[in-house]
Amino acid sequence: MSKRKLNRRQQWRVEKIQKERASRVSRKDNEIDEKLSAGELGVEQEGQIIAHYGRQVDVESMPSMETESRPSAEGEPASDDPVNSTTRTKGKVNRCYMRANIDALVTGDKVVWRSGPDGDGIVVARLDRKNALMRPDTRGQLKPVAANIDYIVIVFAPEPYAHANLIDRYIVAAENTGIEPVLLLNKTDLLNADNAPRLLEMAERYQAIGYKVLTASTVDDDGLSVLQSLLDNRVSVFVGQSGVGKSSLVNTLLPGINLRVGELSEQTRKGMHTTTTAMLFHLPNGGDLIDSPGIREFGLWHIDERQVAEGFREFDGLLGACKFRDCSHRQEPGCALREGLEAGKISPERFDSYHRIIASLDEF
Ligand SMILES: Nc1nc2c(ncn2[C@@H]2O[C@H](COP(=O)(O)OP(=O)(O)OP(=O)(O)O)[C@@H](O)[C@H]2O)c(=O)[nH]1
Ligand SMILES: [Mg+2]
Ligand SMILES: [Zn+2]
Repeated sequence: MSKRKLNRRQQWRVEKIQKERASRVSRKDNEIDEKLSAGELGVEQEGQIIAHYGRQVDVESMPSMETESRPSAEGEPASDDPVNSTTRTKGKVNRCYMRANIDALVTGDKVVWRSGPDGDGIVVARLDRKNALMRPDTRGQLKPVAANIDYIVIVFAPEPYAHANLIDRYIVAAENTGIEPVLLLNKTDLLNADNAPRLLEMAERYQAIGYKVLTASTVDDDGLSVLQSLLDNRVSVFVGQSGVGKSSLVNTLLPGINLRVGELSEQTRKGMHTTTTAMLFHLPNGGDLIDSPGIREFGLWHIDERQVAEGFREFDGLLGACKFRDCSHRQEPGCALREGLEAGKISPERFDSYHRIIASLDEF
């Protein structure tokens, strides 16, 4: 939690906002209860969260349970609103409320829900998750990014500038949830004599420690068929900095989907945070693809030093082998990790990245 102290006025405002929020939530729950007792809701059925908007979620019914389907959305304007991009869904989609007592739901979650009379409905319960990628929000509260995932595809590109430390943070989070990270160097059409040496070296570094590294370009079609076959029949989530081309990849891989794509800022060459919510799409050959909002930084305050170290797979077999049990892997004699570094088993970049993450753990 934040160490920052609020002054009395700020404290008062925070409490006021929280009270207002609580009363809105209970009003909504009352409405839901009224609908329930008036018998306006359909029977309980299973569904999947395919998008999330504040206190509402889009729930897709399991295809076998619904005969009614939406009309084709061909020719409709580009939009992030799933109502306008229905080609991605198999079942019917209802914009549902969640009861306040349900844990945070996230795209990819399987739920039990009841449909309402106006294309709405309520989520009654969340079914067990296989896994979830978690990340603290700006206030340090742990929030799921997506659930029930096979691959976390970490996208990076020649621009915006690729930060290896951010990639390592995603890898640590993925390793700690048991989800396989895959690296994807996108926008290969922008590789040139200036940026290629650094980026290809990065790619090789991850390959050398056993990660899958793919390349892609939506401009000149590089690598798309290899990417497609990786994604087939799996549930994957695209993550990474804003502007690396996650939504552009979804648009290219899934004809008929027309997600909003945003130019990089002219001045900073950074992404403009175009995508604001994680959305799930079905792949034509089976499997799902989740597009997620780009991020600036990835806090790892929710995990401890040991878990960070375990998130660096090249440290395997060396952890616990240091002379001192509480070795900080800095200057101590007999440090197995430093020996690994000197022997070339650990790259200096990854070792440095590890220390940067450890140093950041007590920033909150
Ligand atoms: N040259 C080149 N530009 C690309 C490629 N893919 C995407 N872009 C451009 O990169 C910019 C950002 O693309 P988006 O798809 O919006 O990126 P994003 O990762 O979804 O960004 P957020 O939603 O903000 O996280 C757009 O101007 C795209 O046209 C590519 O393969 N090559
Ligand atoms: Mg996007
Ligand atoms: Zn050590």
